[in-house]
Amino acid sequence: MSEIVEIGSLGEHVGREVTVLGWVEHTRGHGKVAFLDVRDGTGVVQGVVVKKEVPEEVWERHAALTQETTVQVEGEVRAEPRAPGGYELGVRAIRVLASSEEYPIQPKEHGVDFLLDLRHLWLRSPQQRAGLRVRHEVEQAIHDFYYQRGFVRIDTPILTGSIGEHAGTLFETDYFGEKAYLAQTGQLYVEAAAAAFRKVYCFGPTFRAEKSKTRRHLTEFWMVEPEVAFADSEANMRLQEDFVCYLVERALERCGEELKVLERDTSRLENVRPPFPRVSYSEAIEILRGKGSGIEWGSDLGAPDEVTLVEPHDRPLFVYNYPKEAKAFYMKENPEDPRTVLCDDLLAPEGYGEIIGGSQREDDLERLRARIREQGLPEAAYSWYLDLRRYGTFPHSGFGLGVERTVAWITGRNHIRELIPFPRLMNRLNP
Ligand code: NSS
Repeated sequence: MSEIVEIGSLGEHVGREVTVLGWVEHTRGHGKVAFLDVRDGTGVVQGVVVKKEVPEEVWERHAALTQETTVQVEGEVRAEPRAPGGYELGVRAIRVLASSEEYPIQPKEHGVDFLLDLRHLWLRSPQQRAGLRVRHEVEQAIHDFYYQRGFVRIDTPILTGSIGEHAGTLFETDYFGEKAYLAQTGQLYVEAAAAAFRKVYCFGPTFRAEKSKTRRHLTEFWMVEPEVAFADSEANMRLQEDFVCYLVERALERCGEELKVLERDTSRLENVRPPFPRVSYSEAIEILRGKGSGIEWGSDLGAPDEVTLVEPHDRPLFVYNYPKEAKAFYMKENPEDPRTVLCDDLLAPEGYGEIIGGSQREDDLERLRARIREQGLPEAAYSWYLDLRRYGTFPHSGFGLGVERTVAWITGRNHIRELIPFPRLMNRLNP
């Protein structure tokens, strides 16, 4: 048998006999020549079988191949600019390693529920592979961005006794007779770590029992949360801007093929450069009312409001300094308008909505304690968090960027459930 090589590296083997291992995506043939597309995860190659050049049994074996059969294919690598990937294989031998009968996903349109039930197989489809590769690149870019800037990665607990965001959306579990929650955020813990390392971030899964079936909500999603000591809300927004530009740039630079498969209009992403436009919450309310909305000052912005606000812009938009009541307990009161807090949401263009929520943190012990009480949170569980304000309190800010929402925007996909390998939704725990 000739050398086993990955399809992604066929370019290094032109003119030589090689063996590839993979799955049959598709076969076709006419009389004298037949084709098979083989996928091995590093690429797809077209095998060409010429009837009069191969033994009869190879020809017959090809004719019997079904979608997703595992095969070993031997042949000569040829440069073929018209073939996907740029190379083809002049097939000499085919060996069936494992059969695949009546593969349920056909190259036609299927309903999304059907596909989600078969998520373990749907992952193999070209658009799903492309989307998840972009996710992979974005995740790597996240780590590179913070590593290059000297941030220390802090892994925060998933089982926790403190409510991070909203009491209403907790997954609760029994922890040896005590109540534990699945983390909604790692924020409270990176705040502690910021006093140890100054610039830190966490990256991991977070959980919210949100009873919403929108295209932007998962019950388990991944979030990156940087936290910086001695940074105010302004510095926080500048970091977000640089960060988001870096992620988009990396995807454009390294995922051209994938974005093409997804038919993404990349010219929309090329505009994503600093500075991003900024409007205060109060200005946003004026804008919305000016466009006929009945929204009152004090209520949170809904998804349609976000779309209206970002519509005139070709890049993400910051909305900053929301009313206290609309936001979480830990946000710092705005000294210039105590009805509001020093925070921001970053809204992606093209209707993708909020991808980041961030804020300067309340660093005053008494004010923070009052906020915890006002929101009816169990004060005892926050005693350690209040310690951060007792022992050398410091101004600090941070934010959380949702990985799936960001990747949905970058790839131009409609629903964020396609951008996580195994989505958890209100009505979906399997596969
Ligand atoms: O609730 S956030 O707005 N903010 C936090 O969790 C802070 N603790 C972050 C911080 O300051 N360290 O969520 C942040 C982002 C939000 O903008 C979305 O992009 C994403 O997390 N997010 C979600 N993605 C998918 N599904 C759901 N349910 C979801 N909720 C938030």
